[in-house]
Amino acid sequence: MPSTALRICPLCEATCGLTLTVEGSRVTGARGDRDDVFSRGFICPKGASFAEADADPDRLKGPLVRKDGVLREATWDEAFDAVAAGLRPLIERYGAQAVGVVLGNPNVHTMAGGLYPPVLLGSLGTRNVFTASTVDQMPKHVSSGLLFGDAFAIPVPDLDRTDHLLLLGANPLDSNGSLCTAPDFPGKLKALRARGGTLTVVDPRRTRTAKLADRHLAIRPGTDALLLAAMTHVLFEEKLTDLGALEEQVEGVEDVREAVRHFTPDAVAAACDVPADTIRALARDLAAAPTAAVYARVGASTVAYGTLTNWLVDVLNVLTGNLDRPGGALFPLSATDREPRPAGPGKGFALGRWHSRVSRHPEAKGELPIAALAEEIDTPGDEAIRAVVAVAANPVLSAPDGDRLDKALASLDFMVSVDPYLNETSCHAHVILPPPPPSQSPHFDFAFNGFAVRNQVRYTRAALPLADGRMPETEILARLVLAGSGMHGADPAAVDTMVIDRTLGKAVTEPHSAVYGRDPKELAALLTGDSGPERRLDLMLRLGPYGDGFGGRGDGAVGLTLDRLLDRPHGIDLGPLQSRLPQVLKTRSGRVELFPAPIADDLPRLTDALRATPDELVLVGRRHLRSNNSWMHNVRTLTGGSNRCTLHVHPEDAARAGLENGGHARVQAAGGSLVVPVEVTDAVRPGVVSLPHGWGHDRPGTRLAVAAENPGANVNQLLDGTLLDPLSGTAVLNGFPVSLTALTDLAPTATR
Ligand SMILES: Nc1nc2c(c(=O)[nH]1)N[C@H]1C(S)=C(S)[C@@H](COP(=O)(O)OP(=O)(O)OC[C@H]3O[C@@H](n4cnc5c(=O)[nH]c(N)nc54)[C@H](O)[C@@H]3O)O[C@H]1N2
Ligand SMILES: Nc1nc2c(c(=O)[nH]1)N[C@H]1C(S)=C(S)[C@@H](COP(=O)(O)OP(=O)(O)OC[C@H]3O[C@@H](n4cnc5c(=O)[nH]c(N)nc54)[C@H](O)[C@@H]3O)O[C@H]1N2
Ligand code: SF4
Ligand SMILES: [Mo]
Repeated sequence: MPSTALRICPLCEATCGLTLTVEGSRVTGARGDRDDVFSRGFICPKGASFAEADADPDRLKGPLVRKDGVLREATWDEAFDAVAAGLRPLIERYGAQAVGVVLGNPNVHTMAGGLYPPVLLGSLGTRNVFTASTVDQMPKHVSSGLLFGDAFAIPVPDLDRTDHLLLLGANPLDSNGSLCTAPDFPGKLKALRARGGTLTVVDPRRTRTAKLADRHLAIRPGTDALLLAAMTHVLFEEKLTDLGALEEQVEGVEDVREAVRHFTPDAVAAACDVPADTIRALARDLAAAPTAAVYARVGASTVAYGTLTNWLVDVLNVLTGNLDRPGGALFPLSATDREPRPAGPGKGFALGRWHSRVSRHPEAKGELPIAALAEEIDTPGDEAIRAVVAVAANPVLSAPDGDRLDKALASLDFMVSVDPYLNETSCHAHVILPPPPPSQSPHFDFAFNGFAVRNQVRYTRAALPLADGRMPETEILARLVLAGSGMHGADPAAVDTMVIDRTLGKAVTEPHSAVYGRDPKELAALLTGDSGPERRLDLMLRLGPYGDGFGGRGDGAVGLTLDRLLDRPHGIDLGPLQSRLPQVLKTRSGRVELFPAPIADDLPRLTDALRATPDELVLVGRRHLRSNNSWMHNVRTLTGGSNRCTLHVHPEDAARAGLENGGHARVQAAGGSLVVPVEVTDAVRPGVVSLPHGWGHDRPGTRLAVAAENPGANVNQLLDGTLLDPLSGTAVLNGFPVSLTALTDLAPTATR
């Protein structure tokens, strides 16, 4: 008889609760958990394919260690011996900077990725830290850091209550949302319209989200900052600003008024290719709506003015009084947030505390641009990166110029990958440490609860026991910490004990803490949980804003502990988002700093954009519903159909280049050229072509049988890694110039 088990879906940011069907030692099906307090039964095609993704035969079953140049199966002990032997001598000889750490996206989708990377970075002590954030949301972190003093203070649109949503560069109908965790995002947008609200979508493509909207503006890529600056101008010009309850909490409003004075709708209209009257209407509608939220994501972040765009998003939210009010853009309060401290001035947020070695890129949030990883390896020098620790990262496909990175990784003295697959990046590792499939891992959303449109908390233990020869990813990462820090062979539980002791030791000295003055040893003994990671979760929940404070904060509050959460397998609803200012602010002034100096210094670049001649043809990305970055093309049920690596070309551009539907084009750009099949469609605006990312599974040495059948082409090979948003170090992945040539000697793809 099949049984069922609950499991939060790790396949996108929506965090839907799934009910898995379990037969013997396998998951054989997945449906939406109707009792989940947050997702209420919603599921998408990816979640429905959980079983196939989980059982992919190409998932590595045990560690691989390179011997005589070849990756061979090995025991866990041999693998960690090899890690210690590979890393320690390099660190001892060349110093901490010799190690580069690369953290990929799935770290925010695993419990291990939430708990151990900070410990790993602390113990390695390297400043060569690269993550997927610099091909994604770093502009938002930087903007929030500057505005609110905390890079993680990210307001999310109050989807369930807003009257007006202005959405730029996001396609939640296919992506299911990002930095806005909302199971059934499509349903929430439909509900917004059904209750009389309005949805405006700004996107150079007519996406499924755009089709749902009241208004779709097919903006010229890369010009959102100009559009938003002009909207800000209109708000001031027409006296439409109304900060409401924010009035006393914001400084710099007059500076912003001055700064956007020359960004009139007429001045930006040509660059954006949006009529000036439309821009005025957008500003007036935003101001007139009872509540409204401006929200921008990937297509408005991975662009040349990414940080300015993200800053202007919240400038508009502030100036219309929508920041921090129900129906506007609110700061979530997650159950594992740090213990609330009294409001007041904080340390603020600094950029550029150090710089990358080769191109002198400033750090942001302790990270260097992942686009600079290859040059940090292949440019000789005393502080060159000689070893890489990669956790859940596939930068050979996800970052600019994969060919250069491919060669750079191949030249390393040592590399270790924590990855379930032998893929385009991990194939360069000397040791691959594969985590168990998701069915054998517990799940807690440390990251996404902090971006959720409703406060709630859920935890699912592993649906299946660990298979023979498997090691939990938490233990893999704990052992990696030990192997890198000269403690190879120590009990991995020591890592958790150390974090717990350190956290409690600090909390008891803080007057605002519920455990102020208590004995850390006594508190540690109270923690429950089956494992180190569970005890750490218990600690975070109990010290967190809904926690029992170890008895110090019981009255009226939820009194959360791990035990109480385990009693509620479908989760605990913690209510709609609430106003949280000024408590979230950590700026030096203790207020929202609306016109921070680094933004002021970057604005002249945007002024220059007013005068620039637009490129004739630029490329933007797109996501497919049944895909996930680079790593889900090996699941047969999700490939094929619309999920193909084709170039979308507008009919006018196709005619000009002599391209036919189903034919092939050579796309050329600064970093290289690709041959791709063409789909002629007016879903892209003229002057824009679109190619999805995460493809290019035709490199030798990988083990991805299904993906290799339809490898697609790596769009990031078109980039040379030099185009960045300067404030955040984020690569420009959208809106870069390309040229097209028709290839007539290739067979049409429709017949392949
Ligand atoms: N041109 C272009 N490029 C882009 C983007 C774009 O829009 N356009 N998007 C960017 C964005 S938003 C992102 S987030 C990045 C993503 O970039 P990456 O994080 O580099 O890539 P992913 O494909 O998400 O997966 C990384 C690796 O995680 C592994 N993995 C999967 N599950 C697990 C797990 O449970 N544990 C571990 N340890 N590993 C696991 C996969 O096998 C894969 O090797 O790509 C970026 N690249
Ligand atoms: N199915 C699926 N879901 C995913 C992923 C996936 O790969 N597949 N990846 C996950 C990850 S890591 C992330 S970060 C999220 C991202 O989720 P989203 O932020 O929703 O990202 P996209 O779906 O890439 O949508 C970006 C949109 O921006 C548009 N765009 C491009 N350039 C510009 C521009 O200059 N201005 C404007 N206004 N628009 C522009 C593109 O046409 C595209 O429609 O999705 C997550 N969910
Ligand atoms: S929307 Fe995201 S979290 Fe929900 S089932 Fe689909 S992939 Fe999983
Ligand atoms: Mo992402």
